[in-house]
Amino acid sequence: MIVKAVLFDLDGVITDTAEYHYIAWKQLAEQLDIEMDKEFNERLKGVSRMESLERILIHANRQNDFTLAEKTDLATQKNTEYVKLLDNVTPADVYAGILELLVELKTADVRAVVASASKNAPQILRSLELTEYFDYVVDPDEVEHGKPAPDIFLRGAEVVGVTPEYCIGIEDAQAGIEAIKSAHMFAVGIGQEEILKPSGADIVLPSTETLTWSFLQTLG
Ligand code: B16
Ligand code: MG
Repeated sequence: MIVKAVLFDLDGVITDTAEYHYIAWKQLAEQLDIEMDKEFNERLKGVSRMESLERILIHANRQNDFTLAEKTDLATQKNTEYVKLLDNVTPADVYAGILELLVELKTADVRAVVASASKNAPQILRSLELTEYFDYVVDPDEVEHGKPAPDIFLRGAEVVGVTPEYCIGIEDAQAGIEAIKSAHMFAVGIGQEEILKPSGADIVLPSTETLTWSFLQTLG
């Protein structure tokens, strides 16, 4: 296929901040007397902050115990803790192959976009020293519906002026793969084939190591 733009998810594709999300949510859950383990944390990947909180409360059957204002406070509390943990992020945390791919995309004049559910994406990119490689970072507040809706990917493509048929989306979460396919883009999954193929991934790679520009051009 002719590739004119590559849209990257952040957590799980560019770096791994899932552990920090887990620590911050677990701390909040403990305060609320809710048990949360790593297996459950998998269900929060790629899901927005408020939706993550909702899932945690439903998991403990506590969804009706809090007002919207209280839930907003809880989510803010989690985020304050998470942002503190982000101080640990350095350029050494960029996944293998990603920096090289971004350099290649720039040379080839291909647009690079971040389509992440995280409102902290700009700060994480700064800590990773990757900001300059991206033409646009979609703010999840810019779009009406989160993943699995296609909105965030469509918005990213629109801003850089590329139609979906020339776009590749890269994701590690099921909701993200569904979003890319609903946006009618080529979906590259990073992770396990049995998890991402059923969501519609066109191809699944075990890691980002083999994501080169020449490889992306062979897709489609
Ligand atoms: P924030 P992604 C997602 O990032 C995370 O996977 C998910 O666990 C998190 O809840 C979400 O961002 C929102 O993050 O609280 O920082 O706005 O995978 O879409 O890059
Ligand atoms: Mg992700």
